[in-house]
Amino acid sequence: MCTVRCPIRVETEGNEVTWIEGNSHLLGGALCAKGAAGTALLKDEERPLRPLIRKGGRGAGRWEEVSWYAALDYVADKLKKIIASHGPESIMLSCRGGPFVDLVKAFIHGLGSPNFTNHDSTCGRNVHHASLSLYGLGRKDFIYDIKNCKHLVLFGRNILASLRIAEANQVLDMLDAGGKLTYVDVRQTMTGIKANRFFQVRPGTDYALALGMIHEIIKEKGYDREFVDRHVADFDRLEEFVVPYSAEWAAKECGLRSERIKEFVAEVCAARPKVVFHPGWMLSRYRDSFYASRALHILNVLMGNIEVEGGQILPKGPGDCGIKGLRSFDAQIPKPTAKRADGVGWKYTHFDKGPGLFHLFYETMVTEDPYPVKGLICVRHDPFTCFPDPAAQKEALDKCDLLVSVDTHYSEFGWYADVILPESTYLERDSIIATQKGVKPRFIVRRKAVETEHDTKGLCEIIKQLADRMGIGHYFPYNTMEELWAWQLEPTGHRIEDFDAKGFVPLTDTPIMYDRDKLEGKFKTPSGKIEIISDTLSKAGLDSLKPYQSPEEPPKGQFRLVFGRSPIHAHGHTINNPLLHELMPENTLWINKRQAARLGVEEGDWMDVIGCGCTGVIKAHVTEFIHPEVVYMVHGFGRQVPLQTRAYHAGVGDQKLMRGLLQEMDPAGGGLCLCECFVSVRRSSKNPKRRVEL
Ligand SMILES: Nc1nc2c(c(=O)[nH]1)N[C@H]1C(S)=C(S)[C@@H](COP(=O)(O)OP(=O)(O)OC[C@H]3O[C@@H](n4cnc5c(=O)[nH]c(N)nc54)[C@H](O)[C@@H]3O)O[C@H]1N2
Ligand SMILES: Nc1nc2c(c(=O)[nH]1)N[C@H]1C(S)=C(S)[C@@H](COP(=O)(O)OP(=O)(O)OC[C@H]3O[C@@H](n4cnc5c(=O)[nH]c(N)nc54)[C@H](O)[C@@H]3O)O[C@H]1N2
Ligand code: SF4
Ligand SMILES: [Mo]
Repeated sequence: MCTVRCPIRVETEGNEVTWIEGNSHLLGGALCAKGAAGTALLKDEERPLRPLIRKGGRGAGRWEEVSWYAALDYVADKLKKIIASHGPESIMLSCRGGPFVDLVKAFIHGLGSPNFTNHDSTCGRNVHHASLSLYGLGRKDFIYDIKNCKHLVLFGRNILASLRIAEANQVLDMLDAGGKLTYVDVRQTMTGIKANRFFQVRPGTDYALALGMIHEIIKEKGYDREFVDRHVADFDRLEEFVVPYSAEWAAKECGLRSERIKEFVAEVCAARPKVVFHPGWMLSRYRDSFYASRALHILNVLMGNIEVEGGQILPKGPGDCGIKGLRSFDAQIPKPTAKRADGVGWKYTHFDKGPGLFHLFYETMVTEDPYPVKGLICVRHDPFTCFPDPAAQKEALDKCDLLVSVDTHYSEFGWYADVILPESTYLERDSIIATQKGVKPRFIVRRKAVETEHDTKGLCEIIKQLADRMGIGHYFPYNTMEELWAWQLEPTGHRIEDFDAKGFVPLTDTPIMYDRDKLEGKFKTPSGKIEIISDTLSKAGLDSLKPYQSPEEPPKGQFRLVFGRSPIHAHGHTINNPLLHELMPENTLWINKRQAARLGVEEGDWMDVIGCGCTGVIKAHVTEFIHPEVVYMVHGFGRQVPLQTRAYHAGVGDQKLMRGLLQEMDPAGGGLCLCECFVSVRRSSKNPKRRVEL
């Protein structure tokens, strides 16, 4: 039910799903509320159940139900026209990512366009680029061995609410085994209440706290000297840089007590190397989050925690197990030669080309520089929920001749698109096989539990049929899923039947660890070392060690708007799920008790939130456990698709209040600064008059 894709086991009776649980071999049966609500997804008919072509104006909601032939012909015709006028590079495709993207990448590259992209400038890009700049390895090139660590440190990583089942269970196991948890946030959370230590910081000051910690660790000589001497380049530059950033300084900046920072530092230094500083999944999206994340990576380096139990471990793949990897669809396709439309790789040389940066395509749509972008296909991606300021996005998209949504639901973007190609849900479709790297790597696949009862299709079939129409069917040499799997598995020596026993194919029985004394060559930086000073950043005119700048205080009478997740929903796409809607029908606005009193607001009162001319009406949640400079809401609500009757206008969408933030990018990390948003709030006139008891 979300992009974590926890492995599941499904029971059926006839063509009905009767039970869903976590795969017992990997999760011991555990699932979250959303995972269990998969049964309601199947029954939910407020989804697109057959292909739709837009009839009225974009977003007007007038659709014609058509056959798959008609829908795919329509898309292929439009694509051909765009390619004939502007070249294949004027088509872009965005897909939410994850292990199963090989096929969609192959489709866009097969057309001859380099413009594959995804959501990540709102999620992990800062963390990823920070990691690359230090180690030459990306965000996904490390696994955190949380279960075995002695001290886990989380900055705004609300690990027990923003869930991945396996990871959350590891945290609980670690706590049971006596491990410690330190949590940093601007408000109290489900993770914070389980923590041994909670630092409530002033919003946007994580970088200051991390610098204070680095200063203190170096001053007290608490770091792993041997590891640093052997693997780190330019450590002296770091030593010099952190001199002004004492624990006392950091405490003042963050609103903490310096003794508590010092106690913390002594504890982690005693527990190293079994200490993990989670570099943030998305971290918080502030203007300096790239540098905050870099500082957290540096703290890991000081702990010397690489390739040790209870630390950060390099994931292993099929090669480490002595077998060949899966055959890839994308790898057989010649690399498109055109430069990327988002400028990544030529205008922005310090960013990883991989998926580039979606939001930069909007600028290109408007300027047509370096060339026009005229077609957008979104697979499992909803830009109007994902990116700020949907109104600004629509202006750019109106320059496009074709907008396609391949989705299981009506996304907000899909509702605005020209064509909706409804994908069968994960319970009704087969997926391609993927590799899951780790200490115990495996091949994974997802197989259908039931047949769809609607006119929807699995992605493999959609892509194949579109590819045939576009004359690139030869890149997809299959007609059935069995043929597809056999083609992928051919070099590996495995067969699809090998997945039957456990639902996956383990590539090793025992965990694989590299020899920690032979890490040379593992860091993919130019020097082969962990680089405090990155040449790539310097060449782009950016600092590697950036002097700290204090975040802006909210203008008088305003609050900084921050956001996060609830364990009950996944972004915007579960809000209309009948079961999950019942558990959490709307979001609320968290506001500090003193501020609420000042505004005459009590728990449950309606409030107006006003951001850049956009007003939302939302119920107040009044609490002491949030910093007075911020208000907070769960992301994903305030949906505007009328056919989703449960979710329609329930709660408020934070992204809609973020006017003007669509191009507000961290220049070093590429992440959008979603937390640099200020809103006004007031008691709403929607409130019934309060009765005064005499
Ligand atoms: N303001 C604000 N913006 C944010 C965030 C925030 O907290 N606040 N969070 C950010 C983060 S961390 C992320 S990762 C992004 C996520 O943004 P997206 O990547 O857009 O989000 P998702 O909700 O995961 O999925 C998008 C679409 O996938 C569809 N979908 C679900 N399952 C399937 C499937 O099996 N097949 C197909 N084809 N489609 C499917 C859903 O219906 C939904 O329309 O948003 C980011 N944007
Ligand atoms: N149930 C559920 N689980 C999910 C998802 C989901 O939609 N639902 N989405 C998945 C995805 S795509 C992602 S990226 C992850 C995200 O998982 P996390 O990285 O844990 O992110 P959020 O839940 O968005 O929580 C962000 C936290 O940052 C805090 N915060 C705001 N400002 C600051 C600050 O200045 N400093 C600090 N230290 N904290 C601050 C907020 O109060 C909030 O608690 O969750 C994943 N797991
Ligand atoms: S975190 Fe929950 S919803 Fe997401 S895949 Fe795992 S069980 Fe499913
Ligand atoms: Mo994310």
